[in-house]
Amino acid sequence: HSKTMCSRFIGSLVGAIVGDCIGADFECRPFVDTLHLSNFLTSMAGKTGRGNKVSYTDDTAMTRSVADSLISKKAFNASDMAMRFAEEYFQNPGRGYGANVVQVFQDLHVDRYADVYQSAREQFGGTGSYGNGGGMRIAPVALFAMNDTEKLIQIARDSTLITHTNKKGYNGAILQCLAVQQALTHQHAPSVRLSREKFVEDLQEKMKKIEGKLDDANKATKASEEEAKVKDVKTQGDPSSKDFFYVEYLQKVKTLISYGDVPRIKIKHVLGVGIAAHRSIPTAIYCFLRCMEPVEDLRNIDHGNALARTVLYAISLGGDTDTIASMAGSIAGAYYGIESVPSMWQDRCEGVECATSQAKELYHLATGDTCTC
Ligand code: R7I
Ligand code: MG
Ligand code: MG
Ligand code: MG
Repeated sequence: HSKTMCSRFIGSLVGAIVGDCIGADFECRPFVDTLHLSNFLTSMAGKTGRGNKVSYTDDTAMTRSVADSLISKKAFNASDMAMRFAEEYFQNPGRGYGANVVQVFQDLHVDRYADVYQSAREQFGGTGSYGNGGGMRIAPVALFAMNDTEKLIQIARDSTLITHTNKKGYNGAILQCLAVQQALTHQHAPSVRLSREKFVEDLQEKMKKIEGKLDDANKATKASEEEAKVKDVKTQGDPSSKDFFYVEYLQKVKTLISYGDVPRIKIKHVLGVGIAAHRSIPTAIYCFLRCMEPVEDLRNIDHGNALARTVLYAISLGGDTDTIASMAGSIAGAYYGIESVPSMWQDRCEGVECATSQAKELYHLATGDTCTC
């Protein structure tokens, strides 16, 4: 059991990396066909010698900082994490960061990390970013707080607020984090197959509480606090309210899963493949669940491997491919374990060794045990 859990810790961080590295080449393409994916995998396999790695992007760079910060502080420390984000950015600014988040790094640096939440609050005229940059880097939080859901939610929110203070941004990151945790902790013996319906319903249950709660994460002004309170009273316990945004998206995920094989165009239309948290995080969860079953036109490239299928299917939707594949890959890796990540992928993607040792350290922090796999 212990070995399996460790494998799933490693699987989650490496699953995130392979999704980012392989997905990066396809970012922003409206369509990605199987032949294109197949050719890319062939060229990846053919790379030899020095420089044979496929590079990771900002998704992995920030995930590494989240993990490093949690490991070195053995807790969430906002200024330490903020400093790591910004320093990493200034060392490697060309990793493909979101257009607006780089302003936060500049401000953090200029203000010498005085109030690490200030700059993010000022983004987009004070409404904060709803980009998927919180969700894309959240997997280490799920590992770190695997056994304590309250703590997981709090760290997911607070770590996201360093860059994303829009409710859609941080609640999306919380959702992604809960999805990784659920995949990680789901008992899987051959006899206990994951119920996809229940997986989504469990997430809905948790998100209902989170989205129904007073919006106290973003204390920008007294006025908006009052506004939030009034709004909260109005919408409390009413799942049909627009504030139960992710609960509603999860309902769409559940419905689409129940339909079985759905054309990609429909997934793109209903769930989205965009850079916004709400148009990519439910999609990543869908990819994981959809790919528990075969996907006809991926049969020749997934070789029957459900984790590989998850990553390739996410990319095949087009759009924000690195991020959606990375988030889907981290959920799948938490469920299937590192053994399911194709060895060629592990060998050719940049940063796998580092992610492996980070996962082992997080495993030690979360369980007190030493990882032996
Ligand atoms: O969210 P973020 O870190 O970007 C992550 C994405 C991933 O796809 C990465 O792979 C990388 O390519 O970028 O960075 P932000 O700059 O906070 O948000 C990304 C983009 O989302 C912004 O540049 C905007 O285009 C859009 N966006 C918004 N647009 C209008 N109003 C985010 N929030 C808003 C908003 O409130
Ligand atoms: Mg990226
Ligand atoms: Mg400022
Ligand atoms: Mg992206």
